[in-house]
Amino acid sequence: ESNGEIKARGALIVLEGLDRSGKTSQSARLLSYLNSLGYPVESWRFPDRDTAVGKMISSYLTNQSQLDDHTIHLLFSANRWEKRSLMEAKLKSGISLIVDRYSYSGVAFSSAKGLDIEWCKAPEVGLLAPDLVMYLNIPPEKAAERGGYGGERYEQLEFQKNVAKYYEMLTDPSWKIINACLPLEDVEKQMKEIVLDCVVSCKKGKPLS
Ligand code: DGP
Ligand code: NA
Ligand code: NA
Repeated sequence: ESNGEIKARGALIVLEGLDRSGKTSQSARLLSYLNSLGYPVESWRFPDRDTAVGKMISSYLTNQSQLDDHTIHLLFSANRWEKRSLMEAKLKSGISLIVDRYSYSGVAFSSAKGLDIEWCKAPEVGLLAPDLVMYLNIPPEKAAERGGYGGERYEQLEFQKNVAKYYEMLTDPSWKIINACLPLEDVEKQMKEIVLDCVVSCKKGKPLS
């Protein structure tokens, strides 16, 4: 069916969820799973704290600096934009990316502060569209019980409850909702199958958008 111009490419797989929902552990597991099957894959995360913008974000999250809510929102978005061309190059070269947080975190966390949701979405327009969004669903109370939060700015139960409401608003029928309350291995099992389907269908030449 492919017209021959569409080259096999990697899949853009996004993991979303509240803090302590298990995204980071699952990213690592999915990375080794796809690797073991011979698929070229990398694990990414946003914010990427290694760039100049990322360092400003990190300083804000650890309460070493204060920034206006709009300003930090745009910095998070800029942090995704600065990685866009590399992301596109990787996908086009056939490498799949498992990305821990993306635009949905951007919108959910800033809207939860009271910023207008449409305003929050605007700077995300034009970033690459994920092939798959997996939402690790966990009640905020349950996430908070998991070995406690790390003490960063947003890691507070009341705020996370608000973030959960905005994630719910953003949820699209195409999202895969993962029951993140289950034991790690069961969560992994649910996700592996979904991820493999996605990687295979992108390899068949689904165009990038
Ligand atoms: P993490 O490194 O995944 O723990 O993320 C750091 C914190 O920043 C976490 O509480 C979620 C939040 N966050 C991630 N991306 C964004 C974003 O784009 N905008 C805002 N406002 N917060 C974000
Ligand atoms: Na965090
Ligand atoms: Na995380």
